Amino acid sequence: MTSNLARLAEIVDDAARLAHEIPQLTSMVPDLTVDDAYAIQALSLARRYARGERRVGMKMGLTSRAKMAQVGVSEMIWGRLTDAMQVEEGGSIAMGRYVHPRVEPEVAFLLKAPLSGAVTQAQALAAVEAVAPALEIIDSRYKDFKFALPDVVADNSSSSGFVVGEWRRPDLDVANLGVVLEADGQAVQVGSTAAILGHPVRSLVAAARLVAQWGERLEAGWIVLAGGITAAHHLAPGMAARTVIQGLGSVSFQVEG
Ligand code: 0L1
Ligand code: MG
Repeated sequence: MTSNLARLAEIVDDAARLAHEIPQLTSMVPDLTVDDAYAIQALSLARRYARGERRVGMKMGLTSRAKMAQVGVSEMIWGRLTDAMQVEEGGSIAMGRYVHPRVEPEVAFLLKAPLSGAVTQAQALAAVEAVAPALEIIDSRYKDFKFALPDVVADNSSSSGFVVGEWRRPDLDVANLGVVLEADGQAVQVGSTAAILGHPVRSLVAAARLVAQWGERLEAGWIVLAGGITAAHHLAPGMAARTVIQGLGSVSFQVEG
């Protein structure tokens, strides 16, 4: 099985690197488990590290009902962020690097201390250096953006890029802030940070617990994306994407035309 997992990791890594569509792994291996999928994710990320990418954080996925409903999967998942995935605030991306990218508004935490295992919300908040508005670019490598839980987990939980706005004080109350996602200046999704498990810090608590199951910890200096607040919006050539979070500010990027 180990060599199979390595082969499946190569398939998802190539699909992400070369931006091409692949069939669901579960169509090839129907008994693929979620544990197998996290092992595939780790192996595929190891290939990126071998090419020089550096781990800079973690993304939480499916932490809001809007996201669960959009993709038909109802369990929290997580993925790994690398430096190569970060897009400069106000910067641009090329469509050709993605298969069928979407964008979603998020809250980002910057950590000043490690976190792992069972932690309280107060302990999680005490480890936060700063908070910021963020956008995640998700891009399932599967045909038609359709997958089962093991597929999406193996595919780094669809993560393919992220943009972080200006960092703000960690004591800012992010429990219930209004959020607007704009495409070309038009509001395409609205929501509240409370959509993330009732409070985004709960996502950080869950992140610490979930990485510990894989013998990892959230490290000081890492960015943790708390999960999509609204359903994601399809990106298109030339589109300007922006999110505004009440009291936190805005963050944006442009898709090259
Ligand atoms: O919240 C998320 O980042 C979900 C990512 C995985 C599911 C998807 O592709 O939308
Ligand atoms: Mg997300």
